[in-house]
Amino acid sequence: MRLYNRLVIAFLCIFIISLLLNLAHNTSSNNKYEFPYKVESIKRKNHDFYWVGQIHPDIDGIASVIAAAHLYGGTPSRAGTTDAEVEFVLDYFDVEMPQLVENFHDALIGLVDVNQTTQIHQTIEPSSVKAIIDHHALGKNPVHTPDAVFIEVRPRTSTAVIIAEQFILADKTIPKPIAGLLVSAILSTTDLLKSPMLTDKERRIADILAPIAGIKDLEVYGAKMQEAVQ
Ligand SMILES: [Mn+2]
Repeated sequence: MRLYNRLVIAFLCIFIISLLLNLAHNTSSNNKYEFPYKVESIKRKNHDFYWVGQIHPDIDGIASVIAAAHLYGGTPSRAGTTDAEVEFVLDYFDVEMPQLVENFHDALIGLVDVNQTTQIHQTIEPSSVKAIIDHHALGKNPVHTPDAVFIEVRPRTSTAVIIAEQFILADKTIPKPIAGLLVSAILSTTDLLKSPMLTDKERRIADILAPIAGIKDLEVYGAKMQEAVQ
């Protein structure tokens, strides 16, 4: 009888603990930051959703299209040629170059690292733009959209920092190669973290990304990156 009582108590304890754990989990997922829509939910049949940056994207633009597509869905793309730094970083983390798209007609668009009509591919129709994630000033020619769209423009040294913040806020795991691309963009845009524009908060994001990317020493890796472009 005593054994039976103990078993009942043990069972009840396990039941209560699992209830509490479940409650804690549900509470934390309710607090998760979510994109106002998943790309899948606004995609129209037979229409692609491309993330794309400036016509000739640098590592910030390329890292951002790849990371945004991972976080929100859609396809990472580019509108033109890139540079040696982009090639080095993609090669280093074994990531495919985003596809070159020559005609964005009929596609829905998420812009990264750009918000000016003068700096985007001529086939991108402003009415197709459904998201903008950028760190540049809203200059004289911001993209005009007929509807309200998801726009996240923050004063940061790179779009990569903003997307890393979005991953962290959404409590989403950052895959190793994406952490590598994002931290490379941060290194590139801050002259290896020496820029006076770099805030402590951004520095902390670089320190979060580095171990995920398997980078032991950001300075050593950054020097390799700089060598590749000389
Ligand atoms: Mn940028």
